[in-house]
Amino acid sequence: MAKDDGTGTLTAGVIAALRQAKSVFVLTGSGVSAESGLPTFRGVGGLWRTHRVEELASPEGFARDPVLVWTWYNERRAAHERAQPNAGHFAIAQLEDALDDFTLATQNVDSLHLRAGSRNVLELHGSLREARCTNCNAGRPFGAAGLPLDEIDHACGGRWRPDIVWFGESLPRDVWQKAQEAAARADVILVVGTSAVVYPAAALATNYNRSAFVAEINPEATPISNRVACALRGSAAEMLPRIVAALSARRTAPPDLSVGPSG
Ligand code: BJW
Repeated sequence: MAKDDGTGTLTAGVIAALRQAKSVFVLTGSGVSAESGLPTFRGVGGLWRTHRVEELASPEGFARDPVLVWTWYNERRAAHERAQPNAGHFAIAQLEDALDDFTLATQNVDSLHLRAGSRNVLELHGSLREARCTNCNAGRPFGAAGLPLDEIDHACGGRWRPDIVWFGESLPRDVWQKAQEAAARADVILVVGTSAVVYPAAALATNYNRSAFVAEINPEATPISNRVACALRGSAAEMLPRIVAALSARRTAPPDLSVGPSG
């Protein structure tokens, strides 16, 4: 693995690989939304530094205190609404527009990829747009204000919970299946803004495809950094637009009509 500050030959390597690629798979984590003002989970200022995971993001914590859990998720939903997609989200959407076979798998529940225009999005850990009943599995969308705290109980005897994946819970089966297939057939895999410590999502980066060109975009090293073809050390909103601009500059360049030496 080699490292790059984003200005050197490795960025060119990613661009070259993308130019050749017939199928591209992108895996994102909370770092891609950092420049939209949303906190990551494990970094400085991250959600898990100030909140107890087991109280807020576990089925047990929810069973113990659903009002506390919903209060936290309603605050986060409101923050998602205030946030705007950043240049990294938009660059990923542009990349999709330029390719026939493109899949984005995100661990994020903030909907910013969809708001940036990404279409083929697999939300591995669910989304904060919908609630699901713990008993009958019914679904119920909720808006910017979140779920009203006096409506947590469902008529069937269950409770509305956020439709997201907590620790120890399985990922949505169809979403996970599609993500594995897309990772397996990709020529290029971009891993953006994730610490790559949460499984099974992290496995998509390196475990389902041994021949893809895998590039990581992250200001920090992660446990997969030594297993990727190149690790671009920079932020998503900085690096991704640069890569996409280089790709589209080549595509839209006028044809070279100059006459060669032999006429
Ligand atoms: C930037 C940046 C910028 C900053 N630009 N980058 C195999 C081995 C070991 C453990 C397990 C295993 N398989 C399963 C497990 C257990 C567990 C797990 O992985 N534990 C590990 C932590 C040890 N996994 C599960 O429980 C999963 N379920 C499962 O496996 O089901 C099957 C099963 C069932 C029963 C028994 C056993 C198995 C479910 C995982 C669900 C994760 N849920 C959360 C919360 C979601 C709800 C919510 O949002 O509240 O998902 S946890 C949290 O972590 C959230 C995230 O999606 C996820 C990943 O975090 P992410 O996005 O990577 O964030 P950070 O903060 O970690 O990293 C941010 C990165 O961005 C950093 O690297 C920065 O440097 C970078 N960055 N600024 C680019 N500007």
